[in-house]
Amino acid sequence: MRTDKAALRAAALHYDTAMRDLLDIRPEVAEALSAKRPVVALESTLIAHGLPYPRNLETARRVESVVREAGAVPATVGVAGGRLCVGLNAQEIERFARGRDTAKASGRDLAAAIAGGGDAATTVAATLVAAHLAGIRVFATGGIGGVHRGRGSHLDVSADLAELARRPVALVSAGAKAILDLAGTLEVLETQGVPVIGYGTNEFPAFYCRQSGLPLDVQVDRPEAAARLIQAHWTLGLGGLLIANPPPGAAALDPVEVEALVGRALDDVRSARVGGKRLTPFLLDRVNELSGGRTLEANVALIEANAALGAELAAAVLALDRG
Ligand code: PSU
Ligand code: MN
Repeated sequence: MRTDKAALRAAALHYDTAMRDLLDIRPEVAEALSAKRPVVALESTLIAHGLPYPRNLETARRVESVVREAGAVPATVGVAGGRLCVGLNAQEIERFARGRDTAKASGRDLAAAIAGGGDAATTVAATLVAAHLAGIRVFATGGIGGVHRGRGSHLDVSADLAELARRPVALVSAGAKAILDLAGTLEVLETQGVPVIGYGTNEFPAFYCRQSGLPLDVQVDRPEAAARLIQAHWTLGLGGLLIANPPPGAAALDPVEVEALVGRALDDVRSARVGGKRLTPFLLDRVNELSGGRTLEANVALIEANAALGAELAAAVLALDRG
């Protein structure tokens, strides 16, 4: 018996040491978590690959201040110097924003990125892993990855969906990116057991647009109501939830116009033969060029709005814990 206990202790110690080596929760975030103050995780792929320089840097900074103004601590996640960092500092964020060839890491790429000893921007999937390990329960992004169009002829489904199903984290996003097959994305979320909660809407938002024509079963209008659903889901031992927040009205674009832009961008994908990890950044970039920069403005506005809602939800979830 004693040896068993000693072995267990040794294994736990080994795990702690190994985890400390690769997971770096920065002091401000660690302190907020232990003091039970609200923390919002943010991803770094949208900085390194989703938005062009210098808007990416301005947005990364702005989103952190939006979270702070709403009373929470921001924790931007990324692999820096071979460690999975939760709460990248200002210099690191700038390096990610300026870096032309920073790697893009999904969950499955994390081990290799860490072993490589360099930098990698984390996608929604990889950021969910870090948030869960760190004990952060709310994460805000722009739009998650999902099922790419053309699933009849080729299959490309973002790992964001499966990772969200596994991690007990509430993810705020403006639905899924408009470049995707949104109906297919909702089907996979259903299969994976991820609730999709419309925030102030009964329709799945389409990233740049407030409407997709795809109905949602669950709508909440207040952070407290969202927090009750989130807590109930976790009490049942279930995983992540998607809080679908439509883009702010002033920034939202017309669905018919966006569809035309996406159609043209997809034609370009075929002629440029882009696939794999490069597909999402290529499409976002192309849609932005074709729109004369208007999709970029919408993208930035919705990321900020999601960060503000994330901060409110983080506070509401903590308030429920206190009872
Ligand atoms: N949302 C944005 N811009 C982005 C992304 C999301 O507004 O660049 C990124 C996220 O990091 C998401 C990734 O996880 O795109 C999805 O990439 P893929 O389709 O290769 O899984
Ligand atoms: Mn893919």
